[in-house]
Amino acid sequence: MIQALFSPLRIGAFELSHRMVMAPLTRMRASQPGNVPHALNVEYYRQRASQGGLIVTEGAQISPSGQGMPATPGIHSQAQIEGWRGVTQAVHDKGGLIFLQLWHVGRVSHSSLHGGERPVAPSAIAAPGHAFTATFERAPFETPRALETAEIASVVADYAQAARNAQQAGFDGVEIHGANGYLLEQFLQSRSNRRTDAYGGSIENRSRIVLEVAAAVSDVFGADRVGIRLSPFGVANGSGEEEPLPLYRDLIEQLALQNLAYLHLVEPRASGAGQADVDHQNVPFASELFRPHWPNALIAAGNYTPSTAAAAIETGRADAVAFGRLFIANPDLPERTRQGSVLNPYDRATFYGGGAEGYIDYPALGASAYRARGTPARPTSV
Ligand code: 8OZ
Repeated sequence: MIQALFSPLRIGAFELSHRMVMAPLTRMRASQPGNVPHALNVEYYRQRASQGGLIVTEGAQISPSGQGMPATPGIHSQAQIEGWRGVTQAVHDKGGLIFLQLWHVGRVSHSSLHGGERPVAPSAIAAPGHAFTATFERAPFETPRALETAEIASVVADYAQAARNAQQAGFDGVEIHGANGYLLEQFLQSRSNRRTDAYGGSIENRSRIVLEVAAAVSDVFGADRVGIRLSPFGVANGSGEEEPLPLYRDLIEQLALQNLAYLHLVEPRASGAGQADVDHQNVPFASELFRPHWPNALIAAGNYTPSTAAAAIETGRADAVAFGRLFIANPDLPERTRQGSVLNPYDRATFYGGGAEGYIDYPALGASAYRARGTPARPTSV
């Protein structure tokens, strides 16, 4: 029953009034120069805030070298902190909660974003596929520079500083982006990590940086205000661990010892993250496989509809479900769902980059004339 989405839920330090979380969504619309959140972004998040509802922001690079795409917002400069303050204020004014997603892309980047310097990664292995250049063009991924052992501590320190900045900007907490082929997942997975120091080789070593980041960020915010997103079965950006179960079981158990507020799992059914409307059937639910290893709140994400989400919550597989595409197209997604109203279709063409179109012009219920955009890729009714 859809009502399962509307029962309260404790997540770490917070009590949510419903379980429809807004997923982290890269939209590439920060103001330039400086990748600063601005009025357009404030309006976007304001529209999607709801009383007692949780928003996880788009990934925000923790440092200049953490950036992988043009116009993604950062959380490392004073101007960015000020910009985000407008966002958190708007969400809090509507009674909502908002966590900032802390992001370092590692090798999923391009030298044009780094003054000609190569992106950094655990090992000098290029990701397959194409990067977004600083000018929104596509270019093959370059071979990254492997981080020196001594540099890893400064990357962890950048996460801690980004968490302090997020606190200053008024965020309720932070989510560590450990999914979808970015830096932390590059360390976790043996395809992208060939290191021979304490950060490569065994599962324990490959997990080390993730556990260090979780501890450092928890020192800033308190573990009850920190979540982490993982995609054990993902194939985005050249990821894909041959045997994900031992790695992720162990990692999740270690993270549980740190008592983080929540674990956010991307389901394998949506493993192409952002690239297409992939929908792999006949694969296990990540949430089902890892639930026994995680005592705190579990958020599942990936191709859920309100009714499949409600079913996941009813069976106990997940405590909450994050929605991406549906939240892009439906600023008032929880209220629409509660009322059983039809959902707006989303327009993939305006997901990344651009301005107000496809960003703040999707109508809320009761809004007047709406020019239907795009074609729904799948049924969008509740
Ligand atoms: C799609 C396009 C750009 C970025 C992720 C941050 O996969 C992303 C992303 C997705 O986590």
